[in-house]
Amino acid sequence: LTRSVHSVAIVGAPFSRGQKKLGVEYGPAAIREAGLLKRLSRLGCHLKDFGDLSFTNVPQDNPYNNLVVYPRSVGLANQELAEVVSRAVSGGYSCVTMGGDHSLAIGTIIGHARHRPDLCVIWVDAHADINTPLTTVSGNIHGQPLSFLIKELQDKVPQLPGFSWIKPCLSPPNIVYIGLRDVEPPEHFILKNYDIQYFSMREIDRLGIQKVMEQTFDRLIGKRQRPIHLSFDIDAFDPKLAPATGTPVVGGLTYREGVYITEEIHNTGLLSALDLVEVNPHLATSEEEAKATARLAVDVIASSFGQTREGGHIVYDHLPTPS
Ligand code: EXY
Ligand code: MN
Ligand code: MN
Ligand code: MN
Repeated sequence: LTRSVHSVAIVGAPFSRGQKKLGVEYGPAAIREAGLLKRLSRLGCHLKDFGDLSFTNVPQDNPYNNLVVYPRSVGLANQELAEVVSRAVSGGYSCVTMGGDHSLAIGTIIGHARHRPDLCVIWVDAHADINTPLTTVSGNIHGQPLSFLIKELQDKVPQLPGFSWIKPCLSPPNIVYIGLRDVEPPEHFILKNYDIQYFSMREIDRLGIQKVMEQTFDRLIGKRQRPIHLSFDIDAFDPKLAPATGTPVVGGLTYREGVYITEEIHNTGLLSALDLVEVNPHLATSEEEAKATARLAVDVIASSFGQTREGGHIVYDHLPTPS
């Protein structure tokens, strides 16, 4: 009955320059409106709300190589975000960052790693987000964040303007992907060549989500306990469940698979930071679609901090007695 109380920092990162579609900067507001703070308080979490950050505007941000868009904006926003996340984590909080597009994981992971250099990453996504600035076709940095973070890859990654502050802090054995189903050839080459573990939707079909989670933890925390950074892209879910997102791909996670992932992560007791990204309310075709996607984001976060489908957490611990 006595389970530990979580101290949770909430950071809104209304950032959209890792891609070209408008609207993902309204993700944090939509997730707040869907009742995130109330849900976490009801679970017994102690909350510290850092509000929604406002990032420094960078004018004259020309593409790198005539292709990679907004490099200085992405670089500077992530530098600012890393500062906030590292402050939250040093203060003893588990840090929840609401996006915003997935390029913000550069800042959250570097900020987290400043205080917890031994962290590992669980990346839940339809996409691998590991193009380099030299392999990207779209030019969008939200398809590249992991390439800047992996030490072993740096001889293949040019330095973008605005990125000189970045220190890669991850190695392949400390990363596991779940949910992949749209991986470009250069990305597949990187996953294979650098021995990065992934459970694509095919592996989930083959093994079931329970074995996938077992093997994820065997790989990441089997030998020693370490803090978990969960980077959760809402497009990992099937577009029927999460339609309000910029790059939907058919054949995604069911609600039950998604929640099982976060329940199991909560049960490790090791969750130290969580990104919930790519909720774009403006891409919904109805108000209800936008709301459903934001509600799903709240469910992911709440189940990461102890909401269970069987009911209990810490709040109810005795029955009323007849007088
Ligand atoms: N692989 C594609 C690209 O590099 O542009 C698509 C990336 C989508 C990224 C989304 C957020 O996860
Ligand atoms: Mn992503
Ligand atoms: Mn994605
Ligand atoms: Mn708990």
